Amino acid sequence: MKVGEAIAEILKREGVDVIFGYPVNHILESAASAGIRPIIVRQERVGLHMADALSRLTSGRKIGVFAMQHGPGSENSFGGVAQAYSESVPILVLPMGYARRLAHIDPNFNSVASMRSVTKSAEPVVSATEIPNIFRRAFSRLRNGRGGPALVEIPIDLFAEEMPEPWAYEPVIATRCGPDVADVCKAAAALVEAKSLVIYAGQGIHYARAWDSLKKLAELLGAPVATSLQGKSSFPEDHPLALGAGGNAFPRAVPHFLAKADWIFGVGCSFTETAFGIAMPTGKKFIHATLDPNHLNKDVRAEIGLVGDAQLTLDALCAEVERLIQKPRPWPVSEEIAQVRKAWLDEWMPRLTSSEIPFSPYRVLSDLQRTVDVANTIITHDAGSPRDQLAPFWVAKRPLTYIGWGKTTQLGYGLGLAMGAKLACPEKLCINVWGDAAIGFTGMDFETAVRERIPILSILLNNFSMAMEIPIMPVSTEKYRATDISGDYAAMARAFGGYGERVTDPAQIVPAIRRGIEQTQKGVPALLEFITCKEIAVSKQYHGGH
Ligand SMILES: Cc1ncc(C[n+]2csc(CCOP(=O)(O)OP(=O)(O)O)c2C)c(N)n1
Ligand SMILES: [Mg+2]
Repeated sequence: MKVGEAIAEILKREGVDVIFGYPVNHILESAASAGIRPIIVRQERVGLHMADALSRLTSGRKIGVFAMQHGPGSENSFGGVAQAYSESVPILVLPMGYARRLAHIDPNFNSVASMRSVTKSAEPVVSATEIPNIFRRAFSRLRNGRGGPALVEIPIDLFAEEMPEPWAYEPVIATRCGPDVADVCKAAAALVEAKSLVIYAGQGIHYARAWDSLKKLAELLGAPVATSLQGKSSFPEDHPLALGAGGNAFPRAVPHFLAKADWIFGVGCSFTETAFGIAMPTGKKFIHATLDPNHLNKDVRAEIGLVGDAQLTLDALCAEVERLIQKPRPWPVSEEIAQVRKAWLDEWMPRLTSSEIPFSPYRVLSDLQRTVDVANTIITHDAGSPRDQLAPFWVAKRPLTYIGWGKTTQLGYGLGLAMGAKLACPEKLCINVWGDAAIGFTGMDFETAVRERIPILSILLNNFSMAMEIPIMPVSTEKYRATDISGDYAAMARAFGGYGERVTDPAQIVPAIRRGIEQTQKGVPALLEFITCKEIAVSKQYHGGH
């Protein structure tokens, strides 16, 4: 058995049935021979994004794998690996490497050395005998602890070698750790005694599949729940205790309740300070439950730390809180949540229902939300204004129906996420919402969706501009039109063999969405291009609170 065949066999034993990639990487051919479907993209970044979504939507139970060429393929992959790293997504990255005798000679790109800063682990294969050990380490890192890419670089000359017999590989274990019981008791007492508690849930809830336990704790305490952008959909946003998700833009209830909180209980979150997450107010007391002890006291100071899996943590807390309060508390706060929400939505209603031409993007996205079956839809935004226009207003009802991101925010990430989501959940409607800047980065991979029969719905908000840059680049815009961009993207979608429609009439917004959905049901990816105004208003002003 050749080395490539042994690696494909290891992948199969770990449950891998699809491999994203771009040639040349000999793993792709070995994988295909072993019955693992290779999906070839048009640029490496998008394959990484698809692998990323596969891992996210299975809570890491299935691991997304991406394989690329040494040199250019690996160089071009850097962005996708870095994006997964910033979002803590477990993916297996398999660059081919230069032959061992050249791997460390300038100017050859050495993936292990160059990607160490954006991976959880990065290891070269130096001899065939070590392959089972190396993959055991990589998969253990992927299946345990906080996620992130694990990289194994396989030198091209190694593929010519036979795997030394006998060799063995058993799939790795996945285990969990839980918090110190003394800290659970302290935390439960603080939760019960808090006058104005806010629970802030991150994506650790998704990976631990701790959705029911989160809901149980919130309902026991009658406490409002906000999420991070990554944690969006970890708590049903149509629940009377839901505040919504905090990104760069957010529903007003999020800062309103954070501002008046005495205790904030973060669970499955890192509290990372980022322009695309809500800033935590100062002067609050924090309980921080996280899988990664390195996150404790990173950006906020914790009074109480709970290190461990979110499900184990929440279950321990629920038991202790139940013991302390004996029966669930009422939810008087739900009335205030509803009031703040209504006042906020009333203010946005003119935009959400606008019939102006070109369209308000808010109107398009509001019509989208009332047309699709939200509970059976998986949606993601893209970098730029579309994220801020979608995330605050989209009411995610079921776990893992919104792919939130934004620790780093590379334009063009959303397309591959929607495609990976469709592969993971073929029965769901999978949507990416992007602007004309984002499509400029990864639009070519709409062809991959057509060719590989991945029928996503792509909602493009085309305002022929990088609108959000206009206030930042007024001189370049006026003197040189530097923020203008252009394209007929519906035509592009049709040219690739997909369904493409440009929409300019408000009366056609909903019918066009229905036509797009119909196409996806027939197996055809659809791109709906809505011509929008250069909207830059964002739901981030803070009016409420104390
Ligand atoms: C790879 C990358 N480069 C640059 C940026 C910075 N950036 C964020 S949004 C944006 C322009 C957004 O334009 P568009 O998506 O068309 O939205 P609009 O503001 O026009 O609605 C830029 C340049 C980025 N996020 N990613
Ligand atoms: Mg634009």
